[in-house]
Amino acid sequence: MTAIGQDMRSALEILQRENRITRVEGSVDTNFELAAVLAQCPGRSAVIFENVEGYSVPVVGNLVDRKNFALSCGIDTSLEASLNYINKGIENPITPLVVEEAPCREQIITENVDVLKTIPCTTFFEKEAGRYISAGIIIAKDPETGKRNVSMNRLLLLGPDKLMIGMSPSHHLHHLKEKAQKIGKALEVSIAIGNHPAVLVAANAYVDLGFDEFEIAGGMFGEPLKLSKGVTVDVEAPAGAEIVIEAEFIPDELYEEGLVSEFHGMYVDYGKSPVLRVKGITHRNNPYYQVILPGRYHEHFIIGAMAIETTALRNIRTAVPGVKNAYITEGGMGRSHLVVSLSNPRPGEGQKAVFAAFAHCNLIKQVTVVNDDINIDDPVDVEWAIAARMKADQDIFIIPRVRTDRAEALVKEGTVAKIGIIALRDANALPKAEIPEEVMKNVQDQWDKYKITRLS
Ligand SMILES: Cc1cc2nc3c(=O)[nH]c(=O)nc-3n(C[C@H](O)[C@H](O)[C@H](O)COP(=O)(O)O)c2cc1C
Ligand SMILES: [Mn+2]
Repeated sequence: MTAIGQDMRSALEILQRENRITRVEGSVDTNFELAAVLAQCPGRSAVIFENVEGYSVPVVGNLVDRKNFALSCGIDTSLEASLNYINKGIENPITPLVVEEAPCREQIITENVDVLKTIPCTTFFEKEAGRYISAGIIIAKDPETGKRNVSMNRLLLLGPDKLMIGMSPSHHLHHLKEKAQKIGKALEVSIAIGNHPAVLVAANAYVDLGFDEFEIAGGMFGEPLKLSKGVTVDVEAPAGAEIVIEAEFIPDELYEEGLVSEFHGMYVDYGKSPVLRVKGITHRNNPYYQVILPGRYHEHFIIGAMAIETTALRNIRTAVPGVKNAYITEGGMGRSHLVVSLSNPRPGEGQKAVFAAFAHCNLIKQVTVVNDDINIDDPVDVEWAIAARMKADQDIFIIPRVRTDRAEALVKEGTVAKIGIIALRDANALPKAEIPEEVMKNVQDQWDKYKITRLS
């Protein structure tokens, strides 16, 4: 593995070398236009907007897709490599290191704070309430134990120093906020924008309350994540973050958000959400601002998907030791549909894998189980397994009224029907027709010999 950095700039340097950056030199404004360009940029390269009207701050979009993640983490681009890498972070967490020298503190603003003056907050979807910050990670500390928590939450700009924060009642940040309120404290947060892809995925890991997600990022990097102390709050942020907003919850203040997009690509109305008062902003010299296109766009899907499939795989493994890989599909909104492969499954293990996945994560509502000869990140291969091996009268089961996430598109009283699809080869399956394996391999090994020039 090659040495990699911990910040977004080092990821961008690698992506630049690998020709995975699209540059937008023409001017764009923050009022839907930037979002519309980002949505229509072809391919999955990261995009840098160099000329954002009214700002000298360049904006980075589409930082994370699966290939960009692998390249910026110095791992190969297979599904297995990313599962192993993220799993290593969870299995071997490393305590972060607070350092004095922090690029994120090169500029410090604590007087006359005005978020929009420093940060080109953008509007995304037509019926949403206003400008959102969509790529911030929220760092908070348990007011009793001091244990850190990291998550991603969208922030709606309400005023020069006021932000509404969207947070599910089932997430840890909500618990910490409630805990603080009960003991009469206002929970402080640091909001770090412009982070390394590994840090973004770690922030989305489904782990227990009290498990500091920064330790997972350290575990992935194989070295402690460097943090910098807060200036106006007692909460650290990644030392290499581009921009850090420091804030605290305003007790009892709630804001009626109206319609907001979810990962399923539709609007939802979550009602009232908490409000933060901004106390300070710090940033690097010449900072980049990062945007994640929310709703039904691939970066929003993939950051969550990579985190959820890794922890789902861990959970399934406790029930079915022969599980090989797990993959959350994009067609399944990066949250809802999981494909799992099993090595030498015994009768009924497919069903157990499905139950374990549902038990692990409320968001998962369809699990397809295949053999380990299937590339589960290839939708055509998975559909082939369904066509070739799933007996519709025996291999589909539906579990009605299972507890689900508030973000589920079909949610009704907190529940939804879930489906398991077992597409496993049985003893009577026809043999697979294959070109002799050793010939396939020999050909691969001597590819140049064939002087193949037109591959299209
Ligand atoms: C781009 C992106 C935006 C997200 N926005 C929100 C949000 O606004 N509210 C929310 O509750 N979860 C949001 N999430 C999901 C949470 O960050 C995620 O579930 C996280 O693991 C919760 O962590 P916690 O339980 O430690 O608080 C978002 C995820 C991504 C990838
Ligand atoms: Mn957490």
